[in-house]
Amino acid sequence: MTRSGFVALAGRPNAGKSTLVNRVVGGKVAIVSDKPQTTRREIRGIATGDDWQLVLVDLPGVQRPRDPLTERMQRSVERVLADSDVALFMVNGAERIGPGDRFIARAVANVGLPAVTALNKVDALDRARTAAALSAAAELGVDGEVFPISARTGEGVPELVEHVIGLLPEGPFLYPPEDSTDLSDEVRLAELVREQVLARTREEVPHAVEVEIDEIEERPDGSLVVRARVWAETESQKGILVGKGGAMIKQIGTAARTEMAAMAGRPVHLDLHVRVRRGWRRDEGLLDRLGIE
Ligand SMILES: Nc1nc2c(ncn2[C@@H]2O[C@H](COP(=O)(O)OP(=O)(O)OP(=O)(O)O)[C@@H](O)[C@H]2O)c(=O)[nH]1
Ligand SMILES: [Mg+2]
Repeated sequence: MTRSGFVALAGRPNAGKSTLVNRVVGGKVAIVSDKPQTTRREIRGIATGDDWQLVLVDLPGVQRPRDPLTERMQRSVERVLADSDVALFMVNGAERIGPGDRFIARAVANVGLPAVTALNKVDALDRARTAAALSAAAELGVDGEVFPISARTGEGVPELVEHVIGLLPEGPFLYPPEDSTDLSDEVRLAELVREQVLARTREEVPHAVEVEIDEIEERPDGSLVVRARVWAETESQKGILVGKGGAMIKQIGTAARTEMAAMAGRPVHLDLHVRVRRGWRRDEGLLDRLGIE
């Protein structure tokens, strides 16, 4: 008899949800950054054992919606929670518990699924702070146990995974055991570019950028040519992304290409173009095309 199911990961922006997905899956399926609201689409990370399969649904950190982009992000959190088997609520141990945590905790408690709380980033806390954060997390009204973990170092993660497997319903595997994600190659490659943009920009720029893959071409020598567009909302953002004499976009491209080659297991040529599209965050057609539902 096998166990399998969907585990929805809910928590404030920056809690470390995507880092945990990558850790459990054992590869990079979701990009990570120190900027809030890095994850824009629901991403499924799949981990399979002898007799279990966990499908972790990495969700955008919920925040008050401001525009059609963030409205879609918020709606997807509610939809995914309703369709999951287990709710994994993540709290950022390195920050004070705030209204955002209480808001998400209520949403998790309201769906009535088997639940578990992960108190993340304990590598950054001493014992006393870990103990205090654990009891604060336990008071948020989410049923089930609280696990102290570090998604970054892996501490506490095996115990958490073991416990979550026990909460899964019995049933057949939902994906081939060798799969690690359901994302298309286009989206994964585009996200690798966006990750490098997030790592190098500040203030409004990280939120104003989206990446779209135009073409993936295989050369006779087996290498890949990837052509991508980097969307910005204004000319000044475009200027920042291009940089002096093209220095910034070159850096972004070099770093993203290295990640892409590691993912594809072959050499990649990356061709990046920065374009301005005013108000793309409100452009429902573009959001559809980018797969942000
Ligand atoms: N010290 C420490 N930092 C962590 C840990 N897990 C994640 N981080 C860092 O926290 C930041 C946010 O991590 P993400 O995984 O992108 O967070 P997220 O919850 O997916 O964020 P959103 O997608 O914005 O909702 C990154 O800088 C991570 O490197 C951890 O266990 N310890
Ligand atoms: Mg994320």
